[in-house]
Amino acid sequence: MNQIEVITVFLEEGYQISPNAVELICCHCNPRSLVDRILKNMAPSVLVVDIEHIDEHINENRFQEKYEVPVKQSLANNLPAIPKIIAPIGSAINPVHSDNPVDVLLDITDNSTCVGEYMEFVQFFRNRYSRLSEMIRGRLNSRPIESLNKYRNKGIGRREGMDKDMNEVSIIGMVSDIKSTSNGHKMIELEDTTGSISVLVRMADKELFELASRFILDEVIGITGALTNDGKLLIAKKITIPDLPNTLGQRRRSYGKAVLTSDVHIGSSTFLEEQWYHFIDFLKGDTDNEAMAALSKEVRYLVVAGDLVDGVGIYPGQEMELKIQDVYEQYKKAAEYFSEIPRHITVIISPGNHDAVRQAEPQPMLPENIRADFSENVTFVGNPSVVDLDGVKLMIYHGRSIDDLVASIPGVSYQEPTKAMVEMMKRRHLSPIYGSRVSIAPEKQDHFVIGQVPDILHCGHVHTVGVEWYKNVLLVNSGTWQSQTEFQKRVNVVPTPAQVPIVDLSTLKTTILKFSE
Ligand code: D5M
Ligand code: FE
Ligand code: ZN
Repeated sequence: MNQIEVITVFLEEGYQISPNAVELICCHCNPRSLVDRILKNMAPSVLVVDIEHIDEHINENRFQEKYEVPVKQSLANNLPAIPKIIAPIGSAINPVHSDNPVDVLLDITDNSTCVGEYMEFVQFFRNRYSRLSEMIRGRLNSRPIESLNKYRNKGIGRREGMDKDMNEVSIIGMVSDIKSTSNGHKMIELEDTTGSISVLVRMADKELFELASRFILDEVIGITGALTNDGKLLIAKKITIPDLPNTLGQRRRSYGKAVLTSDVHIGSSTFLEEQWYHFIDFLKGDTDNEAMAALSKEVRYLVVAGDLVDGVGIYPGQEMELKIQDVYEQYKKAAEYFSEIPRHITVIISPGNHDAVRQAEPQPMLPENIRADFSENVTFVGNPSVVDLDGVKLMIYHGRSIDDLVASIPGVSYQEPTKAMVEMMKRRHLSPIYGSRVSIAPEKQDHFVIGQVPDILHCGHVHTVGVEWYKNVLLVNSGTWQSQTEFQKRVNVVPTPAQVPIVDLSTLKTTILKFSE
């Protein structure tokens, strides 16, 4: 049902309806039956149908209006104001060298609609579910969870309508709960837009159990399994994840090099200025080393994946570790450093959790008053974003979710940051766990879904360098320019600073340049 149809049905029954209520109905999984339920129960005294009249007729499920989780609620209440749209996307305000085109394919900047309303969470999760489940659907003949109801309360002999072998059903759902049973099995709660079901992964099924031990909340998975006699539990026999395809078509390649970096933390007293200057010298071709000079000439792009400056008030006691106390002065200093980079190199800057944009992700590009200080070879984009660098698709994400992935998935650590990035690729999502350390603004589209597969995924945040291939995608974590802070000492973060991955845009072969004092 579209909005006009909903309005018409209510008018025909003698009711007006508020725009919010119309929108809520339209994003329900079955608007027609919802409208029927509402009309059947509507008090004749009501003139204008509003959200409160609809609420009680919606099933409890995260895809629907009644979905209530305290963390998400508090996020809704605390969402900072969305910065006003100032100008169109990066390349338009910062015209780049025509030899080094930058095509911004995905960026929240200018597209944020979220104000943290209830309805937006519904829409956000629906968008995530529909896009991720679509990736699995091609490989799995799945059915809606609600359709399993007809087997509930029926004996084993009444399985008509089950798949060929009379035992297996497949579903695709979002993980809403993970528990271990008293016998050590995994009990997973899965939701789709129609309902929810418990899935049991038995310890004896070793491979499955290993996979299930790495499940995280809010990821979307497919399960093929057997329903128990009462139809209430699905015993898993096969797990299907979104994952990357094993082969990708011929990819366009470019020429020259892209230098990837992040977490510069300008303004921090632990910012390694001397090493940074050696890096700038390298970009300028200002070196006695012939090989380095030749390499420098090939550089076409420099990409910064967030935390350009250290910011202020990011963690308790940060002021003790700041060399520049004013965040605008930090950006002025940054602009000064970047102005030394030769203009033929196109610079792309996306923000991180230390930068002066809203903390809720996706983050828009840095604001105009900050951008204004940078020269015309600098393009600003949001976090995350996807840019096409003359034929090479680069997905940029600061990588805050790596904190969540390290905390939740066995074997994923800060020392090998690309392992966390592999987990993102398998789930086709940059920040799968909702409501943990990453505040996610519920935009209309889930900007963290890895839809089109990029050539390169570039993250930062964890301050350790890593390069790894996963299937056909190059994963790079580009380290930092900050030595270990007092805060990081306390939380045992051991950085690998002043190391810079440089990617050949024709082969995607990557070398790590190390800059010392
Ligand atoms: O993050 C730099 C590194 O420090 C990154 O590995 C995460 C880690 N970090 C940051 N905040 C915390 C907290 N609160 N607990 C544990 N570890 C943390 P950056 O974003 O540059 O500060
Ligand atoms: Fe950082
Ligand atoms: Zn960070």
